[in-house]
Amino acid sequence: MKKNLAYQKDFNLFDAFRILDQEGKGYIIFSDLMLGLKQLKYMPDPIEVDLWMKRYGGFCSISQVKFSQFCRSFDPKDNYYSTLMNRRQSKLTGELAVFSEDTLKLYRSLWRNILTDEGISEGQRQRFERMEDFSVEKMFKMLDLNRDGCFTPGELTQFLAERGIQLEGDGAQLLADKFDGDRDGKVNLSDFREEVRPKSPVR
Ligand SMILES: [Ca+2]
Ligand SMILES: [Ca+2]
Repeated sequence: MKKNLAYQKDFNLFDAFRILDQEGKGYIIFSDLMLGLKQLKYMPDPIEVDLWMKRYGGFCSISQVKFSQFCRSFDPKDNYYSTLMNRRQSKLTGELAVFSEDTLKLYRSLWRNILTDEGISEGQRQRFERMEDFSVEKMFKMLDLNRDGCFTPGELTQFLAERGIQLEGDGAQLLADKFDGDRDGKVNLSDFREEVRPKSPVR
């Protein structure tokens, strides 16, 4: 999905952000995103929007998401595509018309995917929270197969494979990236704890 969008000749992250940041502040707040997505003809679940803000705004300062933080959510991991996407000329008008109908459709779908994923992750966190015998430390120890204090996509793959779950393509890498909150390439216990902790009130 991210790659499809990167292939759209008129797509670039500057304009994609500017559509949401109508005032050109350089960051977006919750209401900017709600309104921007509404303009894109997508009515998001406010809880999912809030989760996204928390993830990309940093779990400590939840009020705003800067352009660079927004890019982290949208940049395909693959360097070739991200260069492709960033190099293009941007118009920075904030109007939807900077993109073609097809591009807008893909942009809207990508937002839907991203926000739905946030909702699914939170559902899983809340399930863990409700499990009486769940322990973050114990779970982490199970994932850190070689006991070096962090787990890698390889360890994640092996852990899941032993339980009959096969991840396709770069699934293990994407999953590990999600846990790696401080983006140092390793998932340690504090990254893991932060990702597993519920981010909205437990339902
Ligand atoms: Ca390890
Ligand atoms: Ca880390």
